[in-house]
Amino acid sequence: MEESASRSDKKKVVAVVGGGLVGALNACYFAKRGFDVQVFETREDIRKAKIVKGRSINLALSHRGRSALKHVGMEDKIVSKGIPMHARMIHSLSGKQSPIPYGKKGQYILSVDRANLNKELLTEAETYPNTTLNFGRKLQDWNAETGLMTFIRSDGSEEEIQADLIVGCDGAFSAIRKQFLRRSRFNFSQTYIPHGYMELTMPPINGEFAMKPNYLHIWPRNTFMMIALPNLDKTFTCTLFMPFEEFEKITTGDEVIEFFQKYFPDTIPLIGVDALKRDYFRLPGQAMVSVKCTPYHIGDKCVLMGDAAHAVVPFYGQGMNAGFEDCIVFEEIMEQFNEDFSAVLPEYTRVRVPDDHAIADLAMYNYIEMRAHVNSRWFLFRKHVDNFLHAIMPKTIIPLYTMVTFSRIRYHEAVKRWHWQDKVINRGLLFSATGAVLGASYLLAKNPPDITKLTVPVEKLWSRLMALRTP
Ligand code: FAD
Ligand code: EGU
Repeated sequence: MEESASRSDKKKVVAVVGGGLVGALNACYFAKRGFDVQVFETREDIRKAKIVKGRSINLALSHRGRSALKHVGMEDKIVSKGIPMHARMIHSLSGKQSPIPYGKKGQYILSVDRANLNKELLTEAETYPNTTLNFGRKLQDWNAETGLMTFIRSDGSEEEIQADLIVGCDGAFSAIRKQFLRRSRFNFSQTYIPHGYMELTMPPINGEFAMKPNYLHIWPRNTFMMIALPNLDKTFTCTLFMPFEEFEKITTGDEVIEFFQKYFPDTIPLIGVDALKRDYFRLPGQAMVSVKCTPYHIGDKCVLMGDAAHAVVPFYGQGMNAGFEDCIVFEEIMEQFNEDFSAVLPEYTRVRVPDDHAIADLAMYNYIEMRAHVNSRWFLFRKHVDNFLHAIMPKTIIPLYTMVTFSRIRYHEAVKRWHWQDKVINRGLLFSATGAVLGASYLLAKNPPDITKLTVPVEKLWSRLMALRTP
């Protein structure tokens, strides 16, 4: 009793496990509320350590991520170091480049450096006197009954720590999540896709960007795809996506060039033959995983956020954005329920799970769609149809990527709206087609044509129709 009395006048301890993008941002959110925040991160301080080339070098930051940064006063700082991408640039096999704007002027996404973003967020978290960053602490295990955590320090020694709330932000292979897996009625699924990714650098040419900088460059080739985002040092980071079995087929430098000659010929002189041969073998293809689970909490003790709760495949550019939005949603519920963890945690699961599952599904759907039949012509066609429909019915038809990328419409609402729009479009097409048939019949009835003259054109028409059929 005494203990709980003395607790209530002291601020509660929140342990944030994982000092990656979401963990570092979350530390700011909890610190701003006045909690005693302890961050535990396996790696050494990335602001001091030598460059560790880990996962993707740059990321596309969009509205949801920006909104979350804004709440802790970090938006301007991050945006000023980002490179605006106002459009995609579609590269066809012949080397033709076609831009497709993301929206109206002022609607753009940003290419941001992952390492810089992480560093800035850690530094911001540290400006709160009630926050401590603990590096070189790898969570080993924790007890869901007591909330006691065991960490392994870099020197191999153990450290035990107790907190009032544990926030698991330790990424797609979350150690915090392991305790969830042992519990009844915890749903979990994890899917590796057959594709891997590899990052290649395109250096500047004569001190300038090798391609137009303010675009997200895309080479859509069905099974093979490449994406390039600009960096502040005037390089581009190209990310090559291809099935692991294809990675394995290429074993020599000459085969790399042969492969690029076939699918991405315009990039060879820009990356450079020698650099390409060298960088391709520097690291093997990296795996991509999709993780879904529910619930996100255990009692009033622990909650999962970011990739630990929902790793998504990168085919919507939303993984970090969704993780950052998790922080806003949690914050809003903390406000609503007066920081009462026993009410906040279940509500967070109730509200957030449908949206995170929706973006995980969308990203997977887009992966399958791109792989199945998206070449540069199809990509251009689809985006132009989207933009056209939006232009003629701006209130009724909003492209899905617009809702996902440039709004905070809940992900599951965006999906619902997308299905509804599809129905409207199909009805519209059916309506127009019916109208055309009726109109034509009326005209034919009024002016009956000479049948003898008609037979030949009808046959021709039929053969043309048959030629249109896809094999
Ligand atoms: P992480 O960034 O994985 O951070 C987890 C942290 O926890 C790490 O620092 C790790 O060291 C630490 N940790 C792990 N285990 C422990 C432990 N046991 N104890 C203590 N600490 C631990 N998202 C976008 O929004 N836009 C994009 O354009 C985009 N592009 C992507 C491209 C690729 C190729 C990939 C793979 C992903 C991309 N993403 C993108 C997704 C984005 O990278 C992730 O969603 C984001 O990094 C998730 O952040 P996080 O903090 O939850 O996890
Ligand atoms: C993949 C890897 C174009 C960064 C999805 C678009 C991505 C990013 C798209 C990566 C695509 C694909 C969208 C954005 C973005 C497009 C989007 C994908 C950033 C539907 C660093 N995707 N990505 N969609 O619309 O909404 O331009 O590694 F090729 S940003 Cl796969 Cl908006």
